[in-house]
Amino acid sequence: MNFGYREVCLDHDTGERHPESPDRLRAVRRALKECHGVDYVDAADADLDVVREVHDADYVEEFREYCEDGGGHWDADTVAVEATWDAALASAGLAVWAAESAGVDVRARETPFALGRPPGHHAVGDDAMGFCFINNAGVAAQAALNQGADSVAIFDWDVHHGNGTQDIFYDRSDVFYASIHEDGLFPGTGDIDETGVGDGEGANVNVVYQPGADTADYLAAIDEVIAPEIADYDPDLLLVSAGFDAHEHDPISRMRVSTEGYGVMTERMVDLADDCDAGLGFVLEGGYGLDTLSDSIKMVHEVFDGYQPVAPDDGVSEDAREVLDEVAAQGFGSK
Ligand code: OKP
Ligand code: ZN
Repeated sequence: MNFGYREVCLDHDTGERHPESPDRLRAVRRALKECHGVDYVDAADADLDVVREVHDADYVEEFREYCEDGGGHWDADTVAVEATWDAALASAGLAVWAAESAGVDVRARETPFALGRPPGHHAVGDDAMGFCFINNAGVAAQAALNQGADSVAIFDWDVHHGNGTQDIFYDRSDVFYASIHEDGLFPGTGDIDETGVGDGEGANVNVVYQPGADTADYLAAIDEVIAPEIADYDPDLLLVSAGFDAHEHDPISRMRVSTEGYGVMTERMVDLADDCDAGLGFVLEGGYGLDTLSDSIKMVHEVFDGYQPVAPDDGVSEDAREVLDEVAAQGFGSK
């Protein structure tokens, strides 16, 4: 794959014992050294005009000044230093690069993966939260629309609900948002009945699973609901808000997706983008075990290098089946 990466993203210093640390990117880069076919690509900062299309101008200015004044604890777990502004614009710029370089040959070795931090999916229009300041995938989707895409789908497989991305596009029909997340975790949004409003009605899908959901459950959500809905929506671009904190050994979730599972989910995304003739790009969100994060990203990469991951042969759990029935009751799913 082509990995978008910028050193300045390491300068966003969250302090001792913060799970969202620069070591995450260091660990990923160290692991990718062992792989064949890894290329690193630089990218420009996100254009502030585009950032202001998804965030309020007042919030953007407040965040800029907050960093200029040295930063601090924006909230209990969202920390900024002076360099966070530069890192956040770089991180959003990497996501824009991923959107722009997502070619229609979705199986290509050049498929883009934006390795930025801070992450973005919790950042709402007028606030930072959950380690996120600028909604990277949101800015990337907006940039793609500005450059002529008719519509963009964002599938968020991070274990947390991307409340920010949902919020930004909730009343819009040009961006489809789908998420699988763990019930009971931060930020507590993402109920199944949150399906969009106005023009955005039907363009927002939440699959909220109980702790313990595994690869088979994730694949069932993709195969029964998310892939058919996105195929029906037929976007020009598919962005994956790719967090790896649903991994079975991630320290902050109780989900049980395996490393191999991320490979199978990646294949599903390739097939889906192919069906839609859409570009495909990945944007990093969370993932807090340094080994599980690096192994999982390596797995995503290897799928584009020809590796064929093996799907589990167990079926969907009873808990997950109930959830998928509830999602279907909202009118979503294989038609
Ligand atoms: C960011 B991403 C409550 C704990 C809050 C915030 C988690 C943010 C996750 N005190 N933790 O989605 O991986
Ligand atoms: Zn997360």
